[in-house]
Amino acid sequence: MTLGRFAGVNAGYVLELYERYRHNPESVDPATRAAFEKWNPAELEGTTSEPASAPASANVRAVVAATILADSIRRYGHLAAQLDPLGSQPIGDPSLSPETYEISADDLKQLPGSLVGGPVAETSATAYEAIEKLRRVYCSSTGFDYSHIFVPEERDWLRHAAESGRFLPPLDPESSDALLARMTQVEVFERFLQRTFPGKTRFSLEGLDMLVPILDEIISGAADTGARHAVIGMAHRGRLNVLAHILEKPYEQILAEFKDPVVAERLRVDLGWMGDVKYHAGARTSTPRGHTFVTMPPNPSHLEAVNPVVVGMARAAGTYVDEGGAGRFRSAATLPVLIHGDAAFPGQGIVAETLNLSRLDGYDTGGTIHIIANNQLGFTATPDESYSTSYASGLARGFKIPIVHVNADDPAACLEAARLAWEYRGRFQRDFLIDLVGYRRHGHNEGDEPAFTQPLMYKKIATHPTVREQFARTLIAQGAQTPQSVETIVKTHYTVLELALASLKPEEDLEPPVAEPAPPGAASRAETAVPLERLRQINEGLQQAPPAFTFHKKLERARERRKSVLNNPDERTIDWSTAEELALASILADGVAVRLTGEDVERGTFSQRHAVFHDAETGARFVPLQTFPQASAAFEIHNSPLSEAGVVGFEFGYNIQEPGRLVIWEAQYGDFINGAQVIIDQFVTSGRSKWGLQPSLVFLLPHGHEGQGPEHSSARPERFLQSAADINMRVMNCTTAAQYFHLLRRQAALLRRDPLPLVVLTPKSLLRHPLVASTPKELAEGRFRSVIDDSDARQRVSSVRRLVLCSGKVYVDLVSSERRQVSSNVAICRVEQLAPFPRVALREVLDGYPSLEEVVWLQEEPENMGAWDWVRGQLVETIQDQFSLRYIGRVRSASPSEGSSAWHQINQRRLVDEAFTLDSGDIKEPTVLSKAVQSLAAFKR
Ligand SMILES: Cc1ncc(C[n+]2csc(CCOP(=O)(O)OP(=O)(O)O)c2C)c(N)n1
Repeated sequence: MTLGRFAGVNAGYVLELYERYRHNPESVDPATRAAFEKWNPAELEGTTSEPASAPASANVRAVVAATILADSIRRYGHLAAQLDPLGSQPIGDPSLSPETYEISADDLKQLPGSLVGGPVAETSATAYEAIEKLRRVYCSSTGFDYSHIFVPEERDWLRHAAESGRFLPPLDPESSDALLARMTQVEVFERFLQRTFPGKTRFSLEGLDMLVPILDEIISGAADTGARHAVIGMAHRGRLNVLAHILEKPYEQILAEFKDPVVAERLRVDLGWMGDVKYHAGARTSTPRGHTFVTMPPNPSHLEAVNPVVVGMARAAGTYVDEGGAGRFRSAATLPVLIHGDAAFPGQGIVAETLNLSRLDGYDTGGTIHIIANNQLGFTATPDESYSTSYASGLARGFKIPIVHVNADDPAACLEAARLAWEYRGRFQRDFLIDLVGYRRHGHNEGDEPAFTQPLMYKKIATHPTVREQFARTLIAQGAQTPQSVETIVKTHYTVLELALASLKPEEDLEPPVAEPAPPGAASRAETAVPLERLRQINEGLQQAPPAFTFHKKLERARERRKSVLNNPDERTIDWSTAEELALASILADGVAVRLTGEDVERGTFSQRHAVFHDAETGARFVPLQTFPQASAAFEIHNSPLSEAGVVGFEFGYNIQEPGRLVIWEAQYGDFINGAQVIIDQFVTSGRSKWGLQPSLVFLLPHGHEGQGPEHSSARPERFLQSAADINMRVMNCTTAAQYFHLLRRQAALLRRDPLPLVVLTPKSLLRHPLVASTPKELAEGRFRSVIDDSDARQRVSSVRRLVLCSGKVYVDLVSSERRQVSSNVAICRVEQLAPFPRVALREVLDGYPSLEEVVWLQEEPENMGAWDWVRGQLVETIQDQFSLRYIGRVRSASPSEGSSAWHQINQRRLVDEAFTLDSGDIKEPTVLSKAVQSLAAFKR
């Protein structure tokens, strides 16, 4: 056998040692020196056929084998760690055994400990001793899994931290007593609830009890490193326990929720209050733990959906925006902690989307600490059925996140993992993951029978002592506790809960959070006009580029035009993007910070925005909204990664954490919003009703049928409108640049007074259309109008028999038609605000047409989409029986639009024709689209 066989894994290390030996033989230990004396390094590379002399070769082989073995233990030792408290055997790995390298314990005893390197080498005379110590570090009840970390400094730090044991807790008498008390509190809480409310769902933590002491350790550690705020996101498992003991939610409140009293006057259905189940509730500590406040946002049943929300909250809390510029993020200020399920973490794509945010400029939080509450089951599903990775945590490896798997029945190992997590996070500002491996003492919920599906596991669990019992036994064996003292601690905690229950007044203790309603008319009172002179100053400020900045030629021309855009107050010079930039700039000048994100938002999907310029020579960035002198708050703008659910969740979190900032997310095309449907349904539209949250996130969703096919036409307004309930969102489809200007400014003005999410269906081809352009005067004097009457029809009101109501882009198709000029009996009115439906404003419009017979709702979307379903009910109530109501639009369809541009044109023309054709037939009933059906049938033939 030659040394060439070992070339590869550790050859580099041996050669390095050899080099050291060559320069200074004294720099290596005697055994290594002896081995190198007769060794030919070319043999290692397999370049020589000359065997080295037998004894030297044997020695060098042992050196190489020992170093490879040590390296393998460091890399793969976790495969042999005893992670499962229920005692299943670790899978192990042949690379961890000396036999694989054909060396014996005796060989290792001949070699010096220094060969193994690291802290263990310092206290080991032989390689054998050092290897045994390494095994105790890497193959006991902690699995250090960090070999995927590519940054040498981080990897070395982790290695040293693991091997030195410097994060192992002292567990002296005082801290052991405190830990036992904490574990008892956690366990008794669950047992008490089980006894008091048998079978009621609480998603017990039992089997993963150490989660609470781990969180204690992380939060106090983070506080020591300067965190002022910790945000915890978690699902159902153990939530009540964490709420009670980490968030300090009073026992009375939790017990009152179990009692579930109906207190009529507190239900506030008038405010849309519907509430939620207790294990979705959030909380916030009223006093800091140390220096740190702890928050847990509410979350829905949808597992892992809260992840980006928490990360967004942490980002917002750590971002300072109180002066112009890009905003300053302080990484240590806020600590996000995410607690995951072992089935949900690998299964839910939003986890990967959130992890992908962790190192991106606009999304970094300075590191999130993740804990997988790994009970080795997902409802009834086994790990084999739940993930294709080796561990539940496998996904984190790709994101270069260090992982520590730890046996949840080993308290010291758990606390070591927690300390390692916050120390690492504090030092490197990166994510860290603890895979806390335990079990689930009961069924998925407390009414569930786990033995139906996991009979063997649950036989074991039935006799498995709790971690508290095990720890108490250890302390009793050490003489630190007695059976009686342990029992007294248990009784004390029961007593606290019993007293809370005895004094409970559920009707009073239950406090549903209800968002206060805005005062009536708050939205309409927002002043949004900006005097022309002020606009001109701001515009001038926006044009001040850094000296010697070279613009791209085409953009240079556009910027030149921008300079004179406000010269003539009555000229239609303001296109959509100019209105947007002036709106945002004036908002920033008013002191409201703005954050705008989405895919490619810096330039804009349609190359319309150019909020960020790139020097054509150097690539340097210039962001006028961050440099104009009038700004008194920061403008954050970031191209988002290619994600919808993750980034919308993030912006939602950012928004609820800092509701005084205008947070805008733009979809590349409106269609893609459905990739974030869980965030929309579970947080945005219902968050106020369920949890009393008051989001005000803005969605810009390009929308409009322009012949681009089913996937680039519709922002699916029907989905928003279906969930619209007057107090939960505003949905807009406006048609002029000035309207957009006032809309954005109104949203900024209402952030404090009447916050609601704002959905804006935005134009595509119309971005630069002359009919959409506005005059400077409209910005300087106007305001947002929820309904825009037909100004052309004012001269002929008494001849108008049909009023066509429409919204958005189709209006431009209608007024551009030549039939418009010859149809004096038709007026066209734009409904710019779809929700809340502007009934009063519309009623005023209707009253202005004395000869009106028929109201038409015209839309370009298919009948089962667009606004029709929402509008129909509103219109029926608004017009009563006074006029007939007719629908004009595409027929019901499975997909939002035609796949062919030619077909699109035909249908679009038909809509316009029909708008101007007063049917002589029966128009008293809402009609289906007989003509559309005919045209469709004709097309099919
Ligand atoms: C997105 C989503 N899909 C399905 C469910 C239904 N569900 C609730 S709990 C659960 C199992 C979760 O397993 P795990 O992530 O391991 O957490 P555990 O309950 O074991 O703590 C499932 C499938 C859900 N709540 N959310």
